[in-house]
Amino acid sequence: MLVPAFVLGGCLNPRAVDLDDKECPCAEGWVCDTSMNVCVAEGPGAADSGVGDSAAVDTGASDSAMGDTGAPADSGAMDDSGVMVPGMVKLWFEAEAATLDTEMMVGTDAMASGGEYISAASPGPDGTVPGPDGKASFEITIPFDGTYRIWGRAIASGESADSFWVCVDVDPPTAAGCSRWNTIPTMTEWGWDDVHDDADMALPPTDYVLTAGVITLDIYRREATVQLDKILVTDDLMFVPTGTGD
Ligand SMILES: [Ca+2]
Ligand SMILES: [Ca+2]
Repeated sequence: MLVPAFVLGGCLNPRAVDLDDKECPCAEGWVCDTSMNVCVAEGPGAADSGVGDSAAVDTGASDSAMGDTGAPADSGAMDDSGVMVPGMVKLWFEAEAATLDTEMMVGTDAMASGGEYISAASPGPDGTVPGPDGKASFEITIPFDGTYRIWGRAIASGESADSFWVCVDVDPPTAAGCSRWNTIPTMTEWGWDDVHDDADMALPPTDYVLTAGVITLDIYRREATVQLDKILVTDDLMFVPTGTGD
């Protein structure tokens, strides 16, 4: 699925401590209700139950949802009360944060997430088999057993420059064990495409049935010059990333 790139607004503003109903004076972000001499959250919608609202919950989610690449994990694995929930996991990785071999290079683009992307200058040695080089490798901690999909933010400039191999826990890589992610929609701007196997766009995206724990996601060059900016691994099968993701 091709998703036009646009920039999402919004930001997170976690509160380290819930000061609701605490005695005045109040910290920044809370106002004193002088009738009760207690602090209330400032602004509409700022106050909630406080359950799971502390920044400490974010820390826990990040620990279990962050790959060894050090790429930032999103809070999307949590519901609004800060509880980790299967079906809402969204793990984002900058492609350039992967472990890259010498055939996979980092390029710069102001429109890319983080200002960088990866690409191979030349195609893989055999279009029918992934590897052995031109690899970007991620170690990713999967928080829950489930069915996951992988999305990539890419620019594919033509039908001879629109594919990678995507391998999850397949070493050495094989054509049968990996998805030949071909016919990434041709575009001149960054856009998201879900990883599928081979050129038929009517085929459904690849479902990765994963168990909780560390997986290895290897992306190998296939055709040259196609650019990969960012990766999303999610068990939210209805989710469609937009913009630069999260
Ligand atoms: Ca192609
Ligand atoms: Ca990037």
